[in-house]
Parts: sequence; structure tokens; C-alpha cells
Amino acid sequence: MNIPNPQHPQADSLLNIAVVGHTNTGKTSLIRTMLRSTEFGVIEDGAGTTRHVEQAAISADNEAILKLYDTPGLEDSRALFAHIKKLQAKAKSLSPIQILEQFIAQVTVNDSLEQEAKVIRQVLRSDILLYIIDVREPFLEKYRLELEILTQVSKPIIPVFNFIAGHDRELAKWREHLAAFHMHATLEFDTVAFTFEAEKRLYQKMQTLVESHYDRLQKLIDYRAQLWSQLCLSGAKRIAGLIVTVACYRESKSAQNNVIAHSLVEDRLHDFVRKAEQHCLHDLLAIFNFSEKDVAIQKIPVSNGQWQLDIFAPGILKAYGLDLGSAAAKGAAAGAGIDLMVGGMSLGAASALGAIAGAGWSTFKRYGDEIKATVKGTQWQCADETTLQVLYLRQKHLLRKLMHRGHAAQDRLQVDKADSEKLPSNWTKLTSALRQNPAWQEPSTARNGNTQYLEIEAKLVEALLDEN
Ligand SMILES: Nc1nc2c(ncn2[C@@H]2O[C@H](COP(=O)(O)OP(=O)(O)OP(=O)(O)O)[C@@H](O)[C@H]2O)c(=O)[nH]1
Ligand SMILES: [Mg+2]
Repeated sequence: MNIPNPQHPQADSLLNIAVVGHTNTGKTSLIRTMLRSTEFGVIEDGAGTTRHVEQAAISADNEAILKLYDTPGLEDSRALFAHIKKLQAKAKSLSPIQILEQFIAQVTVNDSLEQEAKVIRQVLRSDILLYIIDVREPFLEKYRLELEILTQVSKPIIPVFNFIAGHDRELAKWREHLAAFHMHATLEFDTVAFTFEAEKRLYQKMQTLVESHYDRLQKLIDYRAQLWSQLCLSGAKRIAGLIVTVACYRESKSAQNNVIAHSLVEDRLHDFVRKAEQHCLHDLLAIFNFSEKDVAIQKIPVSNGQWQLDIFAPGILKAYGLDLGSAAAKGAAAGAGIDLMVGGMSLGAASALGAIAGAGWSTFKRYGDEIKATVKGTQWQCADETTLQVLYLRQKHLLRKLMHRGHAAQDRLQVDKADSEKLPSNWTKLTSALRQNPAWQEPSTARNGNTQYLEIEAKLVEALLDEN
């Protein structure tokens, strides 16, 4: 039987990665972000949060590729260094690794270096070390000693710079110090402000350092890239769905001046829009594996719009086979046809108009009911333009934030202002087409096979994913 030697991991075994560093530098945070899970370990602003080695596996398509080991923070590197030096002085013939093995074999429970021994034990069992650095800290003696000890293990080390936002100067200093330890392959990976590119670079660095795992790491990179673009696409599609649902929504109300009935219609509309947004938020959080705790969303201010059938809107004229330049349309626009088309029009007249213009009965059916209702004085209540815009902008903002939120982030995302976001260039055209098609409010085979609908959805998705 082939018993794996923990110090010489086989190429076909999982890649074991120890996440090490001084206490409170963001080791557990890094693992959460890599796992895309807020559930792993405990994160706290204070030393000594992680007390034991904890592991998690990362897979590609159900195939486990690597194991991450979270370790307690190194707290007293001075004492550890002194202790190791003492052991070295006593046993000069032992190699640096053998000295460390001796150290962990000798440490007892409740030893003041028990915590450090857990780290060294895991370091000796791993293939790569991720050394997490809080770049805000100067390169103090304690960090130098930590590196002296860790390099003694002769394992590849990837220094990972954390807390990098706004600390360029400190980062440059750290690079200089690490170069003195022959460490040039560093990585910037802010565990709170996530980018998929940084995650990819982390795996690529591992590939260059542990060639025997190159192909499996490539599999992981490809898998994660595919998964990431699917996540982003699902998020954008979900928001496009929300915009469609709300833009297509209308409540009909009679023209009679019934205040109570009108306010009920308004309430229903407000309720509908808020519930739809809440539902979308819920789905987005689930897509990116966050929870309601991660977001604080202000109630959307809904304002009422009025949707009126505009018989002269290009879409409708076109449906009847008329174009804006035609004699009939010109006559209508000049006022001659208004009585005919709105005031005095009967269904028969409209049908005849359709027939004259060459449009079939099916075309007429699409607008027939609306024309009839308009004639009878029905109006439609809908979410107005401002509401739709606010809805789109803040959902786009939320999507961008979720795409760049590390699973270690502790603050709540605020979703109210979205001044930095832009509407799609053809926004009005898109929403006006949606308003004219209330049947698209719910998914259906007819809707999902409709080319005009699919084009609108694609345009919304493209604009939502545009990060400029
Ligand atoms: N702003 C910011 N805060 C971070 C970042 N990474 C970690 N933190 C915070 O730093 C603190 C420590 O994070 P942990 O992940 O618990 O650190 P650790 O290295 O595992 O700590 P120990 O287990 O105690 O050694 C927490 O308050 C985190 O929210 C980061 O990239 N940016
Ligand atoms: Mg920790």
C-alpha cells in the first residue's frame, strides 16, 4: 500500500496550502473569500481569533483540487525564534527541518508556544505557504523573524498583501523587504474588495511554484472562470427580469373620479414594485452566496405613472402597416384622424383601419382591447419613468458591489444612492417597448421566443455587465 508521506506529498494527491502569518492579518478572511463563503471560521478584529488549524477543500466540477489550512496567527515570533535557536545550538547536526520537527514533538499542552507549534506542524505538512501580510504595518523585527522561521522549511512561499487600499507606499516598502528574502512572486489580494483577476493570479502563482499540480490548477482556473462569468450573467439576467416585470406591470383604472379606488390602485402598484425588488435582491444574494445580513436596502421611492395608449406611437403605426410618413399617419397627426381613432372609433372602424392599412386581424387583436378601453376612458396606472430608472440604477449598483465583495467583508452594503451608475443608451426605447407589451410581465414560451423581447433582455444584460 502506498502510504503518503506528509512531508513529500505525491503529485496525484491534493495540493495542501497553509495560510499563515502574524495574528490578525486576514488569514481567515482570505479563505472565506477564496471559498466564497461567509460561513468558514471566525473573523474578528483582534489577535488570536483562530485557535486551531481548520481545513477546507476547493473543487473543480466535484473534483477536489486543493486543501486550504487556516492556522492560528503567529503571536510571539521572538520567543519562537529564540527557542529554535536554542534547539539548533544543542543539535548542530540536525537540518533546519529536523529542528522544527523536534520542536513540535517536544511542545506540550499549555506550553506558551503551543499555538506556534500548531502552525509549524501544518507548515511542515503543506506544499505551499500563503504568507498573509497586513501592509499597513511597518516591516517590524517580529515579521523578519517569522520569515526567517518559515523560510527554514524550504517550501514555496507566496506573500499575499492584504489591506492594500490606499497604502501604496507601505506596499512598496514591503516589496523591498521581501526581495531581501528572495521573494519576488508576491500577490495583492484584498480579501474585502474582491476581484476575480486577483484570485486567478493567485492560482497562477501556485502553478509556477508547484509544477506537478499545474494541470489540475489549470482545471480549477478554467472552472472558476466559467463559474464566475455564469454568476455574473445570472445576476444581470435576474435584474433584467425585474426591470421587465415592473415596466410591463399595469393596473387599469376607470376614468371615473373615485378617490378610494385610485388610492387602492396606487397602493397595489407600490406594493408590487417593492416586493418585486425585494425578491430580486433575495435572488441576487443567493446567486453570489451572500445573505440578507450583507445588505441594507432602503425602501425604493415609488412614484406613479400613467400609461396611455398612444395610437400614433411608431410601434403601433407600424403594427398597422403604417409608417410615420404615410398619408394616414400625417392626417392623424394633423388632427384629422383623432376623432376617428380615439373619440369616435368603434371596434369595427379600427378593424377596418387595420384592414385598409394591410394589417391582419391578429395585429389588430394585439391593440384592439387597449383601443377599446381607451375609447371607454380607461387609464393604466404603472410605475413611472423615475421609479424604473431608480430601480435599474440601484440594482446595477448592487450587482457591481456584489461582484466585488469578498466573503470576508463585515460591513453592510448600503443600497440607496447609485449616482455613479449610468442608464443604458437606448433606455427610453427599451422601457417604452416593455410598456407596450404587458403580456411579457411573466415568463412564457411566447415571450421567451419573441425576438423583440430577447433583444431587449440582451441589451439590458449587456448594459448591466458593463463596468465602465
Ligand atoms: N478593511 C479590511 N479589513 C480586513 C481585510 N482582511 C481582514 N480584515 C479585517 O481584519 C480583521 C482580522 O481578520 P481575520 O481574518 O480574523 O484575521 P486572522 O489573520 O485570521 O486573525 P487570527 O485568526 O486572529 O490570527 C477582521 O476585523 C477583518 O474584518 C481587508 O482586506 N480589508
Ligand atoms: Mg483567523
